[in-house]
Amino acid sequence: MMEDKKHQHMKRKEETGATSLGKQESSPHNTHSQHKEPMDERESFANKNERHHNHHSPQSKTTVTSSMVSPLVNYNVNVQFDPATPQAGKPTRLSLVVTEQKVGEPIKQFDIIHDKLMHLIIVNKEDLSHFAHIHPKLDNETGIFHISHTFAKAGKYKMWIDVKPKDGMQQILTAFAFNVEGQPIHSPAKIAHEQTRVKNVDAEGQSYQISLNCEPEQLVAGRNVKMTFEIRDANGKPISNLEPLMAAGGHCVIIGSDALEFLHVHPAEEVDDAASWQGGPSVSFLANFPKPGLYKAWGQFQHEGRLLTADFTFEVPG
Ligand SMILES: [Cu+2]
Repeated sequence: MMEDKKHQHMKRKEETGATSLGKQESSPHNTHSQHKEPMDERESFANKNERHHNHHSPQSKTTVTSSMVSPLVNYNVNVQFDPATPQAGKPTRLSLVVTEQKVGEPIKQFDIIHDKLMHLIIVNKEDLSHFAHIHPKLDNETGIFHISHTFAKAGKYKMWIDVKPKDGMQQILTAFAFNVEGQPIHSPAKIAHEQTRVKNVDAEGQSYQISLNCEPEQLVAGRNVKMTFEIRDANGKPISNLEPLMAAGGHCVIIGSDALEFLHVHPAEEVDDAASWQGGPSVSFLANFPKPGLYKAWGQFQHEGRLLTADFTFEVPG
């Protein structure tokens, strides 16, 4: 179930309402494959266009459908928000259904990807200020994934869904854009390259210092970059008893400043035995930036049960 854990996953996602992506089962070890679909700014948009009410639901909910077409199988991912437009500061219930083709029955069985049946990454699209990496729970009876999430501020958001139907030929990665209304309204900051490569991170009352070093130091688009996070305590003492996170030594998501490029990378180092594994202070990832530009990376690690998340914004020069 952890066969993928040491592999790098680089997924490039299309944001059209009808697109795809895919890591094909036929080459699961082709860890550096990248999907070069044409870029398209259209998106599945939850509370603007593409509105489509589910007959079985009250009017207060919105259903948005993303149809993904691949050479192998067509899947459809359907996201429903309750309330229909998420309100800042209040929990929004998300229900997600994966079907085959547009009108299929919900798929109820999924393969585990990195210890979870579904991964959901949510960011504030305007400046990538809000980041959430959450794991909706599958209701085995209905095939519906559920999770509640609270958006602190109103603004434009985007979510990526990562899931793999059992016996399916591909892993699905799809994205939805949606709005959060209410107060306060987020005033987006300008996304800018950060000089600092060390961040203070607070996790449940504990402070950590997390640094990021890249090799080569001069980032180049289209070439593998080794990104090494180093985790220290508040006094600068290296931490060498990290716990596995999602069956890996850590987790890293990288998103382009335009919220189009999405790279989900996993550490090169293998977690052989989750029960005894201890990692740190360094955890390395291999990334390959598809094009020059500004990117934000979130490294996530686990220490003594606490989830540490450190983010860095940097430019990949043209
Ligand atoms: Cu996840």
